[in-house]
Amino acid sequence: MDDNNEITINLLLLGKTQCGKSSLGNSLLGSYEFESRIFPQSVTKECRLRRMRIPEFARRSGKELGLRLQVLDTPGIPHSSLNQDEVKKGVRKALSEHFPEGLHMALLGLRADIPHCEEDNQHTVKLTEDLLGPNWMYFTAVVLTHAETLEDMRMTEEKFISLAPKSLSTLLERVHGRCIFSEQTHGTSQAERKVLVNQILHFVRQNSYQSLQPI
Ligand SMILES: Nc1nc2c(ncn2[C@@H]2O[C@H](COP(=O)(O)OP(=O)(O)OP(=O)(O)O)[C@@H](O)[C@H]2O)c(=O)[nH]1
Ligand SMILES: [Mg+2]
Repeated sequence: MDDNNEITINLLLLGKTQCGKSSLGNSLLGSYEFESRIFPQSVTKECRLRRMRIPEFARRSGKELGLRLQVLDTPGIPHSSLNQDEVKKGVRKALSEHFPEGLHMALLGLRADIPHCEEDNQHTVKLTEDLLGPNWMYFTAVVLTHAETLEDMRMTEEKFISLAPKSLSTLLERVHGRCIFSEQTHGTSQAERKVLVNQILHFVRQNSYQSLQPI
């Protein structure tokens, strides 16, 4: 927390192309600043940082606390026009440029509406580890996007997790159960946004607001 009673939280969006990273960033920021659309090619081609200040987010010791949320969107891997090394290089550069004080949480987007295959998830985990280093699992939360499809599956979040294939359940174990579900929204309301932000803040608080210096 700084002198202005403001907490800064640095978040990184990671995941495969078209998993919903930019859309999640927009939901968190309550804006449409990240380009997000369904398209035959990867939409995000470079890392982009957007910030948002939420005044009077919480109270501590009788004082209002503001929240400064900094969200770094990234191109997906695999990408339709960039190779893996180009994306990794871009993410590393953006992390050191925008988050010199470190990263509070990487949000790893995975789609809830398609089954998870062993090889796919291994690849995503390897990439996260490459970018964040050996402590990645303390600073990563899984975000299951397209979660509105759980309704079509007639399934609760708990049931979904209990039926998750091994690749997903192993990943969830490695990130100490940090998992949230996110749905497509057309204009996230303030209340929905606060719920989403609070879920992530809860993980950040569990880490005592520590941040990770990626390697
Ligand atoms: N139904 C549904 N659609 C979603 C959800 N999240 C994102 N989308 C849609 O999926 C498409 C791709 O979303 P993006 O946010 O652009 O995905 P991305 O991961 O940033 O994609 P790239 O930048 O291409 O890697 C858009 O049309 C979004 O509206 C979700 O939770 N449910
Ligand atoms: Mg994108």
